[in-house]
Amino acid sequence: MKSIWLSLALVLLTGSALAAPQTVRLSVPTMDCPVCPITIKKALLQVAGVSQAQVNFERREALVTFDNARTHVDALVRATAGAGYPSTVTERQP
Ligand SMILES: [Cu+2]
Repeated sequence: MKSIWLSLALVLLTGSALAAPQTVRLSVPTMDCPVCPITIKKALLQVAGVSQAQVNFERREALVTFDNARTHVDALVRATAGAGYPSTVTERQP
């Protein structure tokens, strides 16, 4: 068990192609009340591979960090659309 965590830590530290964290900014223009970000955040965190989702109501955008070996930006866009909020990618890092 310990070795599993050790290799996981190594993968995270080396940023191997197997698990490279990536952050994207999504524009979500149809948010219209302060509850919308909660719904969107839940939908994003349900996507396997997503580790972080910060949704900003004032800016109508979501900042999502995910493991690009486990999911893809298209899945994030589908997740927000599925929750009732179509989104578009405005920025990718790295
Ligand atoms: Cu709302």
